[in-house]
Amino acid sequence: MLTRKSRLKDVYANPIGRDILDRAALQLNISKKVIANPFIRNLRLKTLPKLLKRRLSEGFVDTLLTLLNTEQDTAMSGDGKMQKAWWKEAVFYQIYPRSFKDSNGDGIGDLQGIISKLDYIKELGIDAIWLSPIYDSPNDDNGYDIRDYNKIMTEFGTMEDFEELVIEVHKRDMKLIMDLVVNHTSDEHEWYQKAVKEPESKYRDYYIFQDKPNNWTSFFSGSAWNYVEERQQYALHLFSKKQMDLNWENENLRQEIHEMVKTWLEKGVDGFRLDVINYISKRNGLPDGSEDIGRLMGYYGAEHYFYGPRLHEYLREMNEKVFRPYNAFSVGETPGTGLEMSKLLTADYRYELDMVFSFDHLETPGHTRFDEYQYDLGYLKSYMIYWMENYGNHCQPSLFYENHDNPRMISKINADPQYRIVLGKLLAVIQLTLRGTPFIYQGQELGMVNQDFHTIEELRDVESLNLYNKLCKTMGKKEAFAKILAGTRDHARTPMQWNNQQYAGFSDGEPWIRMDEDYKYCNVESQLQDEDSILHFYQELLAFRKEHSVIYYGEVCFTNKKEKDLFIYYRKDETETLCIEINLGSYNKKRKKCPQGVRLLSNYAELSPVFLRPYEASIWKQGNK
Ligand code: TEU
Ligand code: CA
Repeated sequence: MLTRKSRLKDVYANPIGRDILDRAALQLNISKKVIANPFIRNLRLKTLPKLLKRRLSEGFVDTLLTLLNTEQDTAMSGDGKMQKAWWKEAVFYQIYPRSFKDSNGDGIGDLQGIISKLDYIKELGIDAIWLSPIYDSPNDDNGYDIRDYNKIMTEFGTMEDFEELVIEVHKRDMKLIMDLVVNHTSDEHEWYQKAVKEPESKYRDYYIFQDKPNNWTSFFSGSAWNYVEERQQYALHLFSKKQMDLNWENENLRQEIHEMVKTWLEKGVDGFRLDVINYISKRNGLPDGSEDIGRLMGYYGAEHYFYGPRLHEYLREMNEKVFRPYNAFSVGETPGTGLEMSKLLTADYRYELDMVFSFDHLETPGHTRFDEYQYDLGYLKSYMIYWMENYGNHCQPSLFYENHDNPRMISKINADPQYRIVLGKLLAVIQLTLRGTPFIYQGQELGMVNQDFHTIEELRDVESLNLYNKLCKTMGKKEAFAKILAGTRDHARTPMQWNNQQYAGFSDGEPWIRMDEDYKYCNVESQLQDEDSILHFYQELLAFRKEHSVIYYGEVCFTNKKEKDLFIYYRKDETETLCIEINLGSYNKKRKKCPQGVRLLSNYAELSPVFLRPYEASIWKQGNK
């Protein structure tokens, strides 16, 4: 147990403490060396508020202690041999169904559209598909607000279409995982309707009701509480006003969720991506969020639910009752969990989740998604080194830059079009040669970039629209829109660019969201014809992985760790050694020496022995075996 008398080094020895200190160091742009300093390490917790000139309140220390003492375990050392698994060798492809392919001209992507493109995905070299939600939903948050878990969204098709999809995916020897959204449901879900209208029924505490709200805020702006007239109470929603948080304390509810998951496994799906799954356990009594943490993060209350007291228990229960009997794969979306917490959620001997998505690499420290800034690839390098060197062989890293919640990575790094192709390929090299399971987001394989939105009316995402309204209270409309434009999730949600015809071959009708002219130059059809395209490069890399199992299970060793812009690492096993050599900068970098051996793949056709050119990335094979 940690107490007010504990020292910072004790905090650092606690998994949550370690992640928080590392995270705070990132956020405040403080070097990790500060944490290693003996004077700092020996500071007692209770002295912190005074030392920091009361920029931290007294209450902060107690909040922190409660959080740290939530976790009594630490992860085992990660030495030893990796266990093999199909998902450690697979490359996943994420489909955002609304924007992938429309089969009937209503401007909305659908299941038949996906089926018509399975050959494309297979030929790309993909092994498994993750489908964003396709369940019945009023679409307040594009399907992440589920009204009926057992029904397909009408716009996307029918249950027959879904069953056909499963068969067609498996026919091509690929796997299919679904999005499981069980932290919350739509307020139109039958459970919520009954909880509100039949307060005597078993549904009465399927959700989180309180007589008084606390100070928690929603990720989509404003208070996290709705007043519910019928019950004269408040109901919790961490996301939109129509996404009501489920009460996992209720055993009946947990059972219903397990049964629902089983029905999908019975239909043959191979696993799940679990939406904000680390938020399902909320601290007893729902205490107010700390002012200090709220100010730092921009939202209140997270320390009471992002790694809640019963999280491991709920996951183990679901694993034992549902996932293990069906041999189902699971990857948890876990915003806010760092390396140590992720280990405790995914280590193979703990039987909770197979993998998690952690997010600290998506912004350079000191910035948030809605800041307009240039992402620093030097930071991506340090983040990857930290994970590769510390995550250990009991855990499998996930590797991704993009999904439906984030702007396009190329645009974040360098929007200058002259670098688009080399940069797209550099990102592919890193993602597909480090140790871990890659997740490619639709369009990433074309090097799709952020959209040229002009007005707030062109945006669709509830997060953007709510934030815009909030910002407009304190700043001008132009300024508010500029902020939204930097971070809006809609950049990733514009239609997939299939060809240069009207609506990019996505649909015969006007798409549900505006698209700019980029599809005229950047689309699947033209890239399939161009041998130097990003798409071809992805195909080559994906084929390459299948020939070099060192990428799945080999060691990773880094050299030149401190050298700016240079990212060099080796992948080694008994059979071969690969060297990956990368210039992370947009200038020529003088070479010290060229790796020995044969250059197998590169984003520059000719080799230059003198310079590494802007964003140059190559894979070398060493020795003559
Ligand atoms: O996202 C959860 C999440 O915390 C973020 O990625 C979120 O979209 C944003 O950063 C809030 O500031 C998941 C889904 O991926 C997202 O699409 C949903 O909107 C959200 O959960 C709610 O279901
Ligand atoms: Ca359609």
